[in-house]
Amino acid sequence: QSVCPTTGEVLARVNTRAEGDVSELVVIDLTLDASRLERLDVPRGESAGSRASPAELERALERSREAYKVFRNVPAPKRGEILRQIREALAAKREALGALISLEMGKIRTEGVGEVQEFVDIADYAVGLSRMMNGRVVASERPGHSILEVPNPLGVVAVLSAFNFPVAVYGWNLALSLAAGNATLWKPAPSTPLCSIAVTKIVSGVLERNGIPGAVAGLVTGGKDVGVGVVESKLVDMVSFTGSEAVGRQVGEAVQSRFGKVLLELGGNNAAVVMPDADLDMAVPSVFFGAVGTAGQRCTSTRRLYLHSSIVQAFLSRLESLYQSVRPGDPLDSATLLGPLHTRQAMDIYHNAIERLQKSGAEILTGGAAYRDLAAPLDGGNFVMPTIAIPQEVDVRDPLWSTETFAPVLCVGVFDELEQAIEWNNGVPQGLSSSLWTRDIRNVGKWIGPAGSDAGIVNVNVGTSGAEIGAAFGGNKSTGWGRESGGDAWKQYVRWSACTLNFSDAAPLAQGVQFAN
Ligand code: UN1
Repeated sequence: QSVCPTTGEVLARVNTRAEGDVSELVVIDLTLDASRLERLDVPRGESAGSRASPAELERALERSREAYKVFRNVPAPKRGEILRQIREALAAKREALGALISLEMGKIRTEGVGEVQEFVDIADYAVGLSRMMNGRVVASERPGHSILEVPNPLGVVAVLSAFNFPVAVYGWNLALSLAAGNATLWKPAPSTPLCSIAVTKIVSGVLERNGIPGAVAGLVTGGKDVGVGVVESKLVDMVSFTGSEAVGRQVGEAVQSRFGKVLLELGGNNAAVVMPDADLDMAVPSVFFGAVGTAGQRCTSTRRLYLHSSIVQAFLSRLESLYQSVRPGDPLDSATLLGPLHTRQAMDIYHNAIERLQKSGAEILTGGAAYRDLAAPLDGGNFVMPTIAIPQEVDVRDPLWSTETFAPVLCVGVFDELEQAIEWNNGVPQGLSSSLWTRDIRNVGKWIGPAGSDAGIVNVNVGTSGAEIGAAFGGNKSTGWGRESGGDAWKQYVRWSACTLNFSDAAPLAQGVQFAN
């Protein structure tokens, strides 16, 4: 079911808050009856947000497979044209869908709308890509021979997405996967069914208008059992999973044990490093956004802040006043910067982290508790104070530093040499995003070079979160090594065929091997 993180009310049963277009979108989706869903080719349970039964899941998987067999024969530029229409259909609903994300996930409206924009951007990218997914012609050592490397459609790609980006991360996968000629089956987070139904409805409308089976972009909602069913199914060629390291490990092992392909986008424990020459007018607000934006619930959120000893006081006093200016509010209200955490469980994670910090003797500079006595209807929401903590020492093997807390808790450490900060940056299991603040080109060289940050995202004078779609997105080490979105990420969504063609009248063996008397 879908619970509003801002008020605690159940959205899937009653929705008394949403207005205008949002309400229309929600109500339309909530009243979808079985026959309409049948037409949309969206297999699912009895009501919005209910889980798929094993039989429904099996049917959905079979339909995805059948849809793939149709779609793989559609020429790539034609698939691009369908993506262009999906892009247009999404853009037409940008505000409404953005508000729905805000309502159901809890992120502020501008970030909800930004998520739809991210989907639009990757769809644009994939339209171009559909004419550029080129293979290669490789020189053969044999006369009259030629070697082609051909990217063919892969099959069925299952997308298991997380609650924190209930739309954009699916968008990255859908766009590349459709351009590549695959069918996708989406298993969204159990707590954001409305977002996934709304998106699937928009996409399926386009598919229907183009005579393409809806199961090219199928949807199954549900919890762990549905996820396990998808992950273990031999009908799924690749599983693209976004979520925690613990679950990602299970997904990775399950998919590998049946020799499927897996793309993991797991935890981040991202550091910002601030040098003495940094421009604090830029660095302070950027760290503030990185740590407090989305209430600390991005995998790219800034969780560790390493400050050069010479700027600690100046930096922290400015950062602290930004933290103290923040007020919790309705994420749909455009003045709000801080929305709720997505679930009650997330509040427990926050409280546990604070308790651990306090026990270890860390100084809590600001925050450290849930908001109490908020006026109705926010009193039912999951609002916590963004927190800055200064642990007694930096020991990156200590869970204080080495675990990802999916909440707005920022730990601060002080260094004297950049090399020390890089060691701390790299010393944790995760390797998603990192950010250096400096105006000295020599620091930049160290940071982005072989002895620099070992994360997948290595920024300079740009915060850890808020990546554009153009570069490949993903992380190293326990973040899982997967790459999504731009760059060469599309190459994971195809099966590569190495084709040696013989145009000659002889059949010589490679390496000069003779096999005849
Ligand atoms: C995520 O948190 O899972 O770079 C994705 C960013 C966004 C995507 C985050 N473009 O912060």
